Amino acid sequence: MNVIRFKEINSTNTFLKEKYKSLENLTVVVAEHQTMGKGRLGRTWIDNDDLLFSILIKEGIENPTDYSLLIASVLLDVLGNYNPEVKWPNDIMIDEKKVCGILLEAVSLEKTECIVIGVGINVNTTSFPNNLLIKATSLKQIANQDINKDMLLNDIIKRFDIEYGKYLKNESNYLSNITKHFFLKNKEVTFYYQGKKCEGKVKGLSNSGELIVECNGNKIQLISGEVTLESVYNK
Ligand code: BT5
Repeated sequence: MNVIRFKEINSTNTFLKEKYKSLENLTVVVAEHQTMGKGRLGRTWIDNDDLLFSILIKEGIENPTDYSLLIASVLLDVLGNYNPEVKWPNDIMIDEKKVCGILLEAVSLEKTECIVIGVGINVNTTSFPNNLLIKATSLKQIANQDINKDMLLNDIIKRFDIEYGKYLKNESNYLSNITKHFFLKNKEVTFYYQGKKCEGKVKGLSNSGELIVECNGNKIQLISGEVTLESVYNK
């Protein structure tokens, strides 16, 4: 996979969305710092001494939302020693705190032109702003030692390359991998669905990666792009 490196950039996702036409499938952009790091829904991604990268996908883009789960499965494998869990659809948690966020974006004209998978992993950061103190952690905070970011990126993109190849052939087992490390399983959640606030208990993942939630005795399946989780708690 071709890797483009920046010391500083506005956002690795934005770069790929602007330049995708001239870049090949599976181009990776990595930056040491982002001046406008993005989360979902206009939110901000804060970085310090972290791994920030995006992967361009131009082939196999019929089901864009698959990619947030495919990359999450790759991250589960690569970060396996830290006991990570996936908080569907786009966070990786360790010890109940967010260590990584995934931002999936698509460029669509008449049809989908490309998908950009953005990943921010808190690697060597040891202090977070007050609003993140209780909800964020870093690999260094868990391991008590500095982590080599280049080696980590290498491991992730090698693994992604393999899993992407399997995904294109319908041979990837990313959903069962996520099911085994599923942060939301049996948790009570409140969420917005079709403009309404709802509550329910998470039962698991469907065969196509939708979240199965039991609400008032009925099981409903939630598609990641159509639902916002508001709160998650154990009961
Ligand atoms: C995400 O959004 O978690 C997706 C983050 C994706 C960041 C990568 S970095 C490379 C690529 N280029 C970009 O511009 N973005 C991608 P969301 O689920 O909306 O979560 C955002 C929320 O997480 C914020 O509102 C904060 O509450 C929290 N947050 C911000 N920075 C954080 C951090 N470093 N660690 C943990 N939580 C953070």
